[in-house]
Amino acid sequence: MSSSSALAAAVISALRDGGVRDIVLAPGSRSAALAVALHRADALGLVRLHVRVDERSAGFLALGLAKGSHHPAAVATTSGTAVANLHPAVLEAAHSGERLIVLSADRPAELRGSGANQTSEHQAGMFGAAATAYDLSPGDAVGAADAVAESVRRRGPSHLNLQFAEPLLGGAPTSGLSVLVGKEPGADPMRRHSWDADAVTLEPGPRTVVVAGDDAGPPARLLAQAANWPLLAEPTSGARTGSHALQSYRLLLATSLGRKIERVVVAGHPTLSRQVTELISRADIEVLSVRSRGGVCTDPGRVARHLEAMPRVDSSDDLDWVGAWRAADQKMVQLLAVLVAPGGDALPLQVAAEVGAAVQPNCLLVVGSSQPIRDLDLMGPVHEAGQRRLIVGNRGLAGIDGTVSTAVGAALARRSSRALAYVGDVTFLHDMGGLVLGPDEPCPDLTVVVANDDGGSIFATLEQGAEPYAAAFERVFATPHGVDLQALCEATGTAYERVEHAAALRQALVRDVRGIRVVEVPIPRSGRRALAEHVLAVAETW
Ligand SMILES: Cc1ncc(C[n+]2csc(CCOP(=O)(O)OP(=O)(O)O)c2C)c(N)n1
Ligand SMILES: [Mg+2]
Repeated sequence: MSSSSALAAAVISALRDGGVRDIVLAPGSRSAALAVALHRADALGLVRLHVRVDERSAGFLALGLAKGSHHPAAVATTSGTAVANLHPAVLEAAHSGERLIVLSADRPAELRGSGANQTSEHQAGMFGAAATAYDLSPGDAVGAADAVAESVRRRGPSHLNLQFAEPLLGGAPTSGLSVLVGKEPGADPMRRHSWDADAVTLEPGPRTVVVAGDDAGPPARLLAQAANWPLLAEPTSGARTGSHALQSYRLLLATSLGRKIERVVVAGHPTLSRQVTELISRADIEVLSVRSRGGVCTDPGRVARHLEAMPRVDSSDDLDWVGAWRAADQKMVQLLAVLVAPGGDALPLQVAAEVGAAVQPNCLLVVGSSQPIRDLDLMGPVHEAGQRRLIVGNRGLAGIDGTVSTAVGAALARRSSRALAYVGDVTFLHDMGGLVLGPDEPCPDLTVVVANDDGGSIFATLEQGAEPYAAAFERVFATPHGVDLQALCEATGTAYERVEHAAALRQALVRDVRGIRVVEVPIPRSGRRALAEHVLAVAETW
């Protein structure tokens, strides 16, 4: 067997031993040994292979596969700019603590700087401190297997730069894999991770709330319930469940209840609202921030005490505090329902409410950045705990890139009764390449709801949406595009429906589909600033 084939077989074997089930490949020549070995491993049922032509989509597909499966996932590319196209997914993985393993093919190190085709001295370690980097010499199968074993054990992305010497193929290219047939795939080493080592104990007394940001997980809910504290949980927190979570928390923070808070426990990575950012940045109250899986204690005001584990409580607070929040939440949710009743400019919020309602037990939802996740935060219901829903987004860096591919990956990896994605139009267009799947590729049953307001509406709610910037706004912030989404879907063989109102969306979302379907909902953009002011006014007049 050639040294390149041996290296490829060793890497794939080690990935499978480390619990990797899905590997994404983008085509190339220097990576030929990897491609042939992956094709063979897929045929033998050792791993599932996904092929994509665009490395940026391929990277986010792998990220989605990791998010949906809670296992590490890998993506393999050829050399040169191909690797650089993975940078957005690598950065997102770094900030959200996902185990994304990059396999880039390279020429032997001595050819770097020689002008050899598609060879860059900048490739090994290209992602800087964002990914743990390995530069593996030709034939170093043992080193590569060790690097893989370390990569699956550590949170965040890893980059294995694999130098392949010629012949790039040869011998019996996949014999190294055949010994794996019949062996069970490795267990995920992270499953043994203990969450609450070193937990501090908090005394009851100070009026406390728990803020659960992205990926906070059930420990945030368990703390709120044990202590009787209100739980302010974002849609992708994995904690917007149970008796203490409050749907309208963002609005309640602007009421007298918000002003009574004396202590905050922050878990996960909250990013969605100014109200929460202001709360957790207050220097006049006690703020405790628990380190997230992405490795950060969210503390934008630099005021928090940082904790390595979710705190504990030995006794709970009396029920008056959480009771007042619950009563206020019930009334606020009723007011919101009136505000978004059919008709008027509230269609964007109705869309969010319909998507939220469609996320039944055992469902998956991937939600895009910008307004969709914020609208869902306002309109999405609190669910019962333990019903096996998964709501995820790319909140590590809140990019609008790669979202279609992330959703395809999560839907392929997660057994769910229904898989949905909910994105804005610009977010959708940013990753329309995510709809390009070859005929032999695994394809999920996935409905992508596109709230199409022909541009970025979020900016209308920010400073640049105010009157003094009106002349510049449309062209440099809103960026209308006028793209015909139906034609785009036709071009990629994607099923397409257009719905004009909330009731039609509800009907569309309960229909089962095969394959990927896009449901476009045209929504107005012009009333966005007024709608945001209107919603806040409901809270301020409380
Ligand atoms: C990769 C990336 N580029 C730019 C941005 C800045 N950005 C945030 S929201 C947004 C517009 C999103 O528009 P759309 O998806 O249509 O959602 P809407 O605000 O209209 O609901 C942009 C460009 C970003 N977050 N990520
Ligand atoms: Mg938009």
